[in-house]
Amino acid sequence: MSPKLSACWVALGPLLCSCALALQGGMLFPVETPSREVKVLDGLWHFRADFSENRLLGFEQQWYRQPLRESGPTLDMPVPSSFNDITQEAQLRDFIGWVWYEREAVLPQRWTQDTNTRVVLRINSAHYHSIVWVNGVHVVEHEGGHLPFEADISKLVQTGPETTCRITIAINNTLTPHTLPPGSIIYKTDAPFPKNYFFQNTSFDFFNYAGLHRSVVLYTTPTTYIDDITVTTDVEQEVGLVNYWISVQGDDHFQLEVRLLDEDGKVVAQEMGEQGQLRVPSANLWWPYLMHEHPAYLYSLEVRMARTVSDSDFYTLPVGIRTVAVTESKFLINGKPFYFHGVNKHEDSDIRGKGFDWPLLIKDFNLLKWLGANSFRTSHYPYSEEVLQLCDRYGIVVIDECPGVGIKLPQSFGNESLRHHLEVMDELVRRDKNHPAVVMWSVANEPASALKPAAYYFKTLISHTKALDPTRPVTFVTNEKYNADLGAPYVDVVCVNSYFSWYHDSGHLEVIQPQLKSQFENWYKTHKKPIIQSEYGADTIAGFHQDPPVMFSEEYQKALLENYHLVFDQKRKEYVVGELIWNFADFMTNQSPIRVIGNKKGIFTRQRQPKSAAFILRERYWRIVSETMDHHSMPMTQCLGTRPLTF
Ligand code: BDP
Repeated sequence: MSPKLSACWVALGPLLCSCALALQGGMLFPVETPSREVKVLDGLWHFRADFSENRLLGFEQQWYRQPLRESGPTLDMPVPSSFNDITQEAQLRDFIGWVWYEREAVLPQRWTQDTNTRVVLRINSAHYHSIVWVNGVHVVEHEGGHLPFEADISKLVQTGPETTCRITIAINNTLTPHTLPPGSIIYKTDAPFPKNYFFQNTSFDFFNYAGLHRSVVLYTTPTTYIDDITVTTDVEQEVGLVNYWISVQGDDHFQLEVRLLDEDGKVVAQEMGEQGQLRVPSANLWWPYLMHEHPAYLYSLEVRMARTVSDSDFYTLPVGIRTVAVTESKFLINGKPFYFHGVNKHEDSDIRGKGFDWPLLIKDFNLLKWLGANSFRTSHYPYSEEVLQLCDRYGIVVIDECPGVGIKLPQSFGNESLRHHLEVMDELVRRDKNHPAVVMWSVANEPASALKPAAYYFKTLISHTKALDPTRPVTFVTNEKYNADLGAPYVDVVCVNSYFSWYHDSGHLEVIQPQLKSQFENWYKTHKKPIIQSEYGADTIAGFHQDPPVMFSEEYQKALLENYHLVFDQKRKEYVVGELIWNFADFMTNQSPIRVIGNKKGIFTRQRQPKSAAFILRERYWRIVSETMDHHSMPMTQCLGTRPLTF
């Protein structure tokens, strides 16, 4: 690592050690209940990027000690949003180093005066490395974007008559060979470059947007509180089994009451105690969208922790009863073969970058519904919790991927990287374990899994993930050769990406069928596991037309897809269990001679308008639904005519 950058990280050494990065307790999504309040701090924050040469001026001058505007000029920065595309400054768009966010929050008097109230600050996603102060006091630090972290700030806000608090968050988007995703800083010292010139080198294909990407939230619980709930489900004949484990923090003396309610609010099972099993006779199972006339059935698990009548905590968790299993050639949900016909996505849009946005989210779900897609992969990092909540409600099946993308360098397979990767899986599983929509974990995308250390790395990573969650299969997505991939022996499902006639044999559509056939046959022969085509696609500039097709035209994207589909149709009768197009929508990348204002492999534009290929895919997905429905429990007409079309 270059001395300049290492100085930046070394300067943080003492801070890094002073707070726990490891897992402590649960990470339940903040919800309002009779015992909990939530205050979402969306809106304008004060912002400053530290353009000083070593990027450490903010620490040297301790910007967190007083209001940010007192240490220099600030910008208005919307939260949630990436900061990169908000201004007209290329320098800020491409900024590398520390940026500072700050805002004051007014707290209800009860929060600051009732010492039986616990006040928690939660940052849902800050990319990449964050340090947080409240009223100038360091409260938490976190490495990694996309996953939430919290600090109990009760003591800090319950000190006097003050009912406001000042939250300062410093965020650094610098990536190293040991971060997830990895990256490195390249310093250009030879003469023709500007003074102190450096840039960030990455091996992943999306823009490294940064900032407060999701909401910052303040919420309360009682001081003795429900800290975590873990639910797993099973089915025995017609009986749904809901196993639960609850952890309570704050005191050892309490009673726990657990009730399971159906969608009509009727109690169908109840239990007492921190762990147990709820049995639901004639259970309504959670089925994927388009697989059942009533998909995505959700029960509500109501948990009540009581110390005394007036000192209770309540939390309600949606629960879908379903099973997931993998055989040598099938992916089973509730014992029935499930075929993934879906997409890969990105959290990405104009102006807000990776910032959470409800209109965009609902538009995307409406497009998935329109397409007849039943699944997606969270390529290449965990998406917001709201996304997963909607997937639970709509029946969209998710392959939940961690930010292990671009792991290419040998040093990214060492112990330091592995330790961090294991922690990220801890955090991901802890956050997403209760979502019925999540049916498989993906620990990486296209790592250099033919390198020697990859065998130990993936063996450890996958067995760790299985130990965290024995109920779901684990995979990683590969683009290595079937006979060279050292991680493949450890996955439950082979997920393979290929770009025939695009990156290889460019322009030669006629190679697709033979090459894809042999890809599937080789992988299956070698590993005897179900296979998902986890990426395929072609860059296409909406409105470019050429017939006979040439690369980048809408006709080429259509033809490429159709050639792939012919082979999928043969092989899905055997062991191919899914196809996920790359990509749902165009998205921003680093600038490069092979990117025309970003990656254009979307079947929708970045503004979510369909290219011709979207219609091809739509026709196909609905056809697959009509074929497979016949094998399931309900007639297709019923499915199309009722709930699925309206969610
Ligand atoms: C695959 C990567 C994906 C890229 C895609 C592409 O997994 O992140 O965006 O290629 O090049 O290899 O379009």
